[in-house]
Amino acid sequence: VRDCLRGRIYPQQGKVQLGGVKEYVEKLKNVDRIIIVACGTSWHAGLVGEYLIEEYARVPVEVEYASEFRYRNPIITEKDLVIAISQSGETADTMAAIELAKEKGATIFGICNVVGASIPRLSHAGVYTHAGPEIGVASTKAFTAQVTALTLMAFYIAQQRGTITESKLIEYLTELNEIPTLIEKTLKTNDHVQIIADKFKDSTNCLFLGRGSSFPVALEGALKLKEISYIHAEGYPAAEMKHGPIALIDEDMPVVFIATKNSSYEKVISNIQEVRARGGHVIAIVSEGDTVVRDMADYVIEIPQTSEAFVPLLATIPLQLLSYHIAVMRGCNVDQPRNLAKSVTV
Ligand code: F1P
Repeated sequence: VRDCLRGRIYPQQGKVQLGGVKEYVEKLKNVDRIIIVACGTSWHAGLVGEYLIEEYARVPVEVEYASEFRYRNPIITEKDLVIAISQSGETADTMAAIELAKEKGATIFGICNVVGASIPRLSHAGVYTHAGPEIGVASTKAFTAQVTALTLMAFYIAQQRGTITESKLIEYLTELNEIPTLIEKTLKTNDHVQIIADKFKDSTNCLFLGRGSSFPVALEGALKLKEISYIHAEGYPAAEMKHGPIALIDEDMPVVFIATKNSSYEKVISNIQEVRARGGHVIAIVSEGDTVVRDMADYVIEIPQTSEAFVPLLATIPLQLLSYHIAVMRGCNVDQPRNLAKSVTV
């Protein structure tokens, strides 16, 4: 994360600098709507971006699957800012969505990992995430880097529009600067996650639940499990559970909760109780030192306490590790999952 961006942050001065978008400051100040287009993991990063941009910069955001957007007749105007996110920069659906938005006169920002790829070349401006090469097909560190880019973008837009106070911005940037250290700490959950993976490696289904910006984390946890271990998994906003998925819960259904100590903590606890009452097994990602969820869940994975804005950067890691260990235990090739291509170019 520390090295992933050209963008720099100066916590003491309360400054965010995003090299690739500087010339578009006026556009960002006056933008009425942002549309984010992406596929797969990049789409989940976009959902985190929606949460952050709306929360801090107060600009309405729509997040669209590029694979759907390109085939419908979306309303786009020259006033719109379209952010296209892609690890490879070669995903055909995302490229087609950009072409469509460009035809209607929108400004395009790209968030891409591969320098010189097609998507940055199609974009007016943007940031390279510099996460290094994704060796495997399934995106992992690219997600962390995309979310970092979107976090900086949200604070940058908020700063330009004056929707965040300087003292709050300094507070957040100081905390963001500490995230690489907290990520290193989070990676130390690996051995404990491996033990949990062993208990659930023979599952046929799994649910992932989270609220707020942890909802896209739940989606991403489910996607990683599907992609590399071929276990059927679904991610839902925790509050949606009662509108359908609750019917699936029994003693054969592991449910992974993102239950960190943030604004929705109490509500997530009541969702955990609902799952327990139906015999479901609970694995919970919790904030360090949590005792309440520890007493309720079958297994907890502790991550460092952080502001809600940064939870996705940490909480995703144990979920990636969980999928990785389960896949290895099931004998799956984690680098080259069946039927998946590194960049989907058709
Ligand atoms: C999008 C994506 C990845 C997924 C797989 C197929 O790629 O859906 O998220 O892991 O590799 O493609 P990209 O546009 O981010 O390169």
